[in-house]
Amino acid sequence: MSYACRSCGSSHVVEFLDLGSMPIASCLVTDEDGRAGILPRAYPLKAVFCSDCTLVSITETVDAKELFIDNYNYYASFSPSVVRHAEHYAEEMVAGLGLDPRAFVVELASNDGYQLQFFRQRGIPCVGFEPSPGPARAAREKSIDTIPEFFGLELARACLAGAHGYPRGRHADLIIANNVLAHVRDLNDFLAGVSLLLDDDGTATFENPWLKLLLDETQFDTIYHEHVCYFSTHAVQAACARHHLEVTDVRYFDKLHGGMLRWTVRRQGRHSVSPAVAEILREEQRAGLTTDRRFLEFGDSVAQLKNELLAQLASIQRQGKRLAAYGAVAKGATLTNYLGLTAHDVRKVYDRNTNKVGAYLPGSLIPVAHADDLAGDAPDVVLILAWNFADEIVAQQRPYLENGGCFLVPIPRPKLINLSTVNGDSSHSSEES
Ligand code: DWN
Repeated sequence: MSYACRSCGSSHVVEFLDLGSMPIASCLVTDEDGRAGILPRAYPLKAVFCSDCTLVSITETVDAKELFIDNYNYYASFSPSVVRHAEHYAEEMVAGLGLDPRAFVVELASNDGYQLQFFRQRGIPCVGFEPSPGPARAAREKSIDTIPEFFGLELARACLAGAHGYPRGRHADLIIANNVLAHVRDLNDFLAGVSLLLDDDGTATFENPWLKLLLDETQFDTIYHEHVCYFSTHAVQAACARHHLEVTDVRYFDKLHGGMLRWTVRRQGRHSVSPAVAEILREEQRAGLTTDRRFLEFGDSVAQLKNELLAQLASIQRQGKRLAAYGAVAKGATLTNYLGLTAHDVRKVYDRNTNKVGAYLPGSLIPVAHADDLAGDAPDVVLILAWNFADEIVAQQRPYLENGGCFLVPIPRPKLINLSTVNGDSSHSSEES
């Protein structure tokens, strides 16, 4: 296969997963699209491991405009735990780095301003880069300066020269690149831009779902065209080194996005490195993230999970139960399409994001309804596609459970949750129906 690693350019890549042809995960279908016969285009979805720098990536690069300008409807503010995390993050950075109104904070892929609002509230000057028009508009409504562009080296140079209203010559004390690295198609250009914009004593943070959890918990559905890369600390370290940056600290967060890491990155050789970095590198090595064997086994785990889920869903259908889903999420598109589910199997998918309500999941064409309708509709079983928020969703939907409702969490293994399991009576907890 002729494919060059997106980080080091090596051709020593090993394909380990082929999910077939998949529609763009975030591209919800509207009634208008349906009437005009416009359905999201489908593209091959294959994952590869680089034997040289350990980066995992997908081979297909879908046009960024198609992904992030025409069809992007992810607004972080609809997820309460994400906003809480952003507030804690701001508190920690302000205290830890001693940021005050003389500091300058830059966020790359600042979405709807869910993060920068907490710096603005503290009087700290900040600017966001966000190419997706809807989220960028929402950020500006929060009075957050937002540059509507994809970030990279050329843009960083132009900004330092005063373009786009960016303060001329101003290097950043903090660059926030949380949940963005996976989406970056030219990793080296992006990191070169970070390196240029970062003050010599500045700090950057990269938060991203951790590859170890993707493997351990068979989170195959987080693989979709928006996410071109999947990161271990080894891969982040290797990419940073190319741009005179280094990982000086690392911290694990188990709750968000199925388990993620925050890499603290600073200018190479100028700062002390926390022992946590060496520890996590050892853990990744033990977990098999640096050689291809573990990845080659992953395909079998995905196939096995698919069979278990299909068996579970077939049993629900045999009992004549009505099935719905929760979370019109990007990973829900991978999961429903990989399992071959349609609106015939899953009647509705509920979500709090009002921008998604009334549309349909790509491929499966399951209609999106507002989360407030769930208790009233009272489907028998609800498949949680946003399984990373399962605890939060189950807590919010207590009335549905009290009415006899039941959730099915698909990842890492199918698990049913009803009122008894929530109340701690494990005799009713089940991995099989
Ligand atoms: O990287 C990405 C991550 C961080 O977020 C993306 N490329 C897109 C997105 O992933 P996703 O689409 O799989 O979505 P999430 O973050 O798992 O879920 C967000 C969606 O879930 C929103 O539409 C809001 C919805 N939600 C809800 O309806 N009720 C979320 C919560 C917590 C809830 O209680």
